[in-house]
Amino acid sequence: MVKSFSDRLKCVSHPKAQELINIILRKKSNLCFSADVTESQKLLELVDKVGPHICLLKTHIDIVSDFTPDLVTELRKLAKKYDFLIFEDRKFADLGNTVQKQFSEGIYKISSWADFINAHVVVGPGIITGLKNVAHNQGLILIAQMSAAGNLCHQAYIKEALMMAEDNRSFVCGFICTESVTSDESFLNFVPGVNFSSSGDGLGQQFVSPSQAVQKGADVIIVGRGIYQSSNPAATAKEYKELAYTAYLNLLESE
Ligand code: 5BU
Repeated sequence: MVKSFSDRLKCVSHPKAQELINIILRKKSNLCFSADVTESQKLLELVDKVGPHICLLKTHIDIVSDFTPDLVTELRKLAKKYDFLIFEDRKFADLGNTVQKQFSEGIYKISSWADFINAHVVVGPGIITGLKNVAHNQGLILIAQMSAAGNLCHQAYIKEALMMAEDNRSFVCGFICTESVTSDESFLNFVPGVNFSSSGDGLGQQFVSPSQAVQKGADVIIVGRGIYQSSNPAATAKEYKELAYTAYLNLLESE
């Protein structure tokens, strides 16, 4: 049985996940915008347009060619102005000792500005402990499945990801997945590979529509090119937002 976001608030314990659900309810948006552009100015302009329609902004901060710390200061200002959180899609995948440096040091200092981060589970639970040691209230999203064709996230792998999440509930708040991977509603499902006008990109990405993603269990849909390659990103983001939220409301009604 699908629980409403309001009901989910009662079982979701991670403060960042609760904050995200409150934003989803306030803005009637479960849309995450993946702003995969490589210039700071372009990134800020896009986020300024799309901001009113999203609950979450996903960044790949290491693809920005002209990165300076001012960029994250400006992104945080936009997050406050438009009421969204920020998820740095760094996909940590190394030893605990290494990822804690990648998370808090280097030029990006991700732990000082991101609300959510994610990690591959191939390393085993040490990666979670390492990240947790240097976290500043971030929520960790574990990559249980990927949207790419031919990925190696088989059933046994997904099961291990679930167990690691269950063992680390104070830090892990959900999964990157392509469908619901658990009936435990205290975890949020973040689903990438969503696009209503394309089925793939010739490089492995496999797209589903916003309503398909929600029907398969997405709490939050992640959309990149569908929005930033459109001729009117604000209008297109609004469309994705409405399609995904309507699909969520329909799902509740059909219960
Ligand atoms: P797209 O332009 O909508 O394909 O962008 C999808 C984004 O989500 C992009 O930043 C990917 O790196 C990210 N992603 C994904 O597409 N599939 C996955 O399994 C994971 C991340 Br994990």
